[in-house]
Amino acid sequence: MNFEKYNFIGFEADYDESEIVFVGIPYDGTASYRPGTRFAPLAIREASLGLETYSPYQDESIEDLSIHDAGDMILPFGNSERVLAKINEYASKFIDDGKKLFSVGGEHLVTYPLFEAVYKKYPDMLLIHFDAHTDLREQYLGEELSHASVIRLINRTLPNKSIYQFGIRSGEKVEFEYGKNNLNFYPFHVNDANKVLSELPNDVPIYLTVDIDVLDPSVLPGTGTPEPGGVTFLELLVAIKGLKNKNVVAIDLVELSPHYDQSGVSTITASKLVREMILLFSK
Ligand SMILES: [Mn+2]
Repeated sequence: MNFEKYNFIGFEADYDESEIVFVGIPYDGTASYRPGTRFAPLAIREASLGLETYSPYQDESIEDLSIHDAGDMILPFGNSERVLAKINEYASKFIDDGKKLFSVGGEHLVTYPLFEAVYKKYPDMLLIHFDAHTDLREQYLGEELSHASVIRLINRTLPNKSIYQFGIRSGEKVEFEYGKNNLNFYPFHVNDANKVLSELPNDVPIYLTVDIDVLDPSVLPGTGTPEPGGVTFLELLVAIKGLKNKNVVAIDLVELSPHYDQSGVSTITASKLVREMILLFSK
């Protein structure tokens, strides 16, 4: 007997034949306000069962791609450094096997070891970052390894001109100054993103990281640090479509915290974003 086993809808390829690997990273060990993002990958898979596999926005179906759902990473509790090392090890394996990688957090700190795995193979990469928060703290409560410092950590390796930030509307004054002075910094909205991204060269490897709290809390209340003044689903969709036909090699979606939205709409929104974002891998 062979009963139903729930992958994200349409992600049915075997590992060996797949071009794209989808993986959950259920880690929220440094969540500074409200934890719970560890429950996101499973919730997103469940909500995906109500989605169409066809995107009318892009006139493409995720079934036309070859996507393997690898399940959720098995991670130790408590020790951030060991967790990050483990995430890096798993991600490096996928990248070394020639896969494009779509990861679902978890909190934003998971992007750091994912970035390191991608950077090893693509040192000329760009990082495109959508978020309500700068994530540029040098440390948070004395801790360098924090979801509030992930972009600053990445910026130790990746040069200033290689990082783009969109939708930022919260952080310390020094973080905003740092962003303005050092990064390609587009705060408060995502209106410029489509144009800026579509003008990037077609061959340069791109890592897209989306903190789902870039969306307005009225659209997406289910997140650990909601920040009023955000963008709509459609605005975000138009923005990321600027990456269509670019050389996107890795994507992550982080910071969904399903239990803070009793309606379940936040998780459905995240699932729909997964569908639209993973289509950026199609050529
Ligand atoms: Mn954020």
